[in-house]
Amino acid sequence: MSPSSFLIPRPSVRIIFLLQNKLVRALSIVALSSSPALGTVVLGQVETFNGGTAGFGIGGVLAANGTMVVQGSGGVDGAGDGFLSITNPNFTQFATRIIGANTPFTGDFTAVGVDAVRFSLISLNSNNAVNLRVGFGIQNSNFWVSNLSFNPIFGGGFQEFEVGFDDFTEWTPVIGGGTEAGFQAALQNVNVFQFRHVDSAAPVIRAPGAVMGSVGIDNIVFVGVPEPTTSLLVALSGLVLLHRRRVA
Ligand SMILES: [Ca+2]
Repeated sequence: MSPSSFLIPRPSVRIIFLLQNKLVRALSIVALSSSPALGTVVLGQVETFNGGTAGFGIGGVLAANGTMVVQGSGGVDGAGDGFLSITNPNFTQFATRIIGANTPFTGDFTAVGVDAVRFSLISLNSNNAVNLRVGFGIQNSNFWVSNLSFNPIFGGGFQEFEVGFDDFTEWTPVIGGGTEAGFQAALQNVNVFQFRHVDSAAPVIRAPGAVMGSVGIDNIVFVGVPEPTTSLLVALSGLVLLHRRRVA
């Protein structure tokens, strides 16, 4: 592998960034590729919950009242495939946190090229459906919650959902100032990643009301922007070659 190709590990991903007028962000990927990331988020690495509970923790209220357990079977791939179950037997807050610099869900999302997070949810209790949102950011100082919410239908098995990080207006700041610059800073310094419940018909707030229910989570994966089509690759190959020469 030549030095120049090492500096540009994923040219197809970088092309999409350029197409979206995110030149600064694309260049920052190149600049950071030779230094360690803040955390260990890995693009495309699927959390299957077949390897224990490393990195997971639960919010204080749930810790006192609910349970979060890695089940050994019944995940997306069926018998023998694990998943994470979260259960609130009483009306309390509902959130699972993933905190720390060495978890697979934290770190510098921008440097890694994270564009979205994909996950599968299952409703485990017909009487108490739980509607979830995703939260991420810097603990207690710069935290964002998705405007999108995800409500797995009971009896429908695992259902796959996805939320993107490319448009800050689709996220609500519940801790911190809430500017676009703040959103970008949060993406670059994620030390909390969270699934949290939603108040019905309520705005996105820091501490939604109590809820009762049980859900399963499986196959959490952070993904980059979609691969470009072949025609786009051909059309833009000259641009990549030009940039390679400049780097070299
Ligand atoms: Ca699984």
